[in-house]
Amino acid sequence: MNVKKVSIIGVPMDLGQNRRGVDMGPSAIRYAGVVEKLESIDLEVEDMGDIQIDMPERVHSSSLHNLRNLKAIEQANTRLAQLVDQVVQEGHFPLVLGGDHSIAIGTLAGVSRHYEDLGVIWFDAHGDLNTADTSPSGNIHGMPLASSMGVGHPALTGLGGYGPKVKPENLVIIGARALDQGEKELIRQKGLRVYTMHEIDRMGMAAVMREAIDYLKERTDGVHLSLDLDGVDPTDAPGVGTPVMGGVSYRESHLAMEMLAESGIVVSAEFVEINPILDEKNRTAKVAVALMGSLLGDQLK
Ligand code: NNH
Ligand code: MN
Ligand code: MN
Ligand code: MN
Repeated sequence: MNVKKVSIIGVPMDLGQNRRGVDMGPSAIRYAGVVEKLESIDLEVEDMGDIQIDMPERVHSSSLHNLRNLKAIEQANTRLAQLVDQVVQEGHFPLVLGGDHSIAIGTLAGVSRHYEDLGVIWFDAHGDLNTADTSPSGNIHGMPLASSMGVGHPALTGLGGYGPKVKPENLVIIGARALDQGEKELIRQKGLRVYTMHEIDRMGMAAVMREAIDYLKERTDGVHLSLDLDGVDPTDAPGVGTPVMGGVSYRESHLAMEMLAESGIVVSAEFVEINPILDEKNRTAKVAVALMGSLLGDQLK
């Protein structure tokens, strides 16, 4: 990997879901030593601090039915997109710390304008492929991948003034095990490449990653990693709002990051959904920091 300088951006966002506390994710990740970790592998690191997040909306406008906190999420993501855009422009590697997964809409809006054919690896127990019509919760953190593909409310699909940010065929989902009915239909309709836990069990993580990397290397000019910590098994990453049993093990998740580091295809990353209130002694943030290290070349040094 040819990363010159890593720019860390914290996004203390909890408006995309119901459980407060995920807004403390960036602090927990800093407390777990992200800067020290990356410096220990000879990377230059700049911590840009946190972006501002507005207050939750108390009253819902009926036109925004099933899109909780849409306006505030749109505003935060617009700020995030501008900052990420600037970081990529400078030739730095953006490392975005969540916050709930709705922030991927902003990260991708900032990154994707710099690439003709951006690839995305969506590491998650969930698909995040809902829209207001299919969402069982109205939580926007269940919608960022659909939005980035151009499916959903225009405030989200058109964020940053353009869209879609990623073509369905440039997308790989890894670790899925809790897909809603509408998400399954969208996967079928768009022919999305999904490695559920079933495929990971059958093929092994090494073969899954080899296939995913070969596939993306051929057709994209850069890959964004969007890593939801609930993709990792809850025994290793308990501090998340929506844990799902039967996930990716600690070592499998590291192997995935190490293979990505070797491949050199990753140009930006975000680590999301850590909720320190639900965590055990900041374990999940520590796992996240270890994964960031592996992604950025810990094993290659
Ligand atoms: N699919 C559910 C929803 O849309 C849950 C999403 N929760 C997540 N996604 N943590 O990663 O509400
Ligand atoms: Mn600079
Ligand atoms: Mn997610
Ligand atoms: Mn998830």
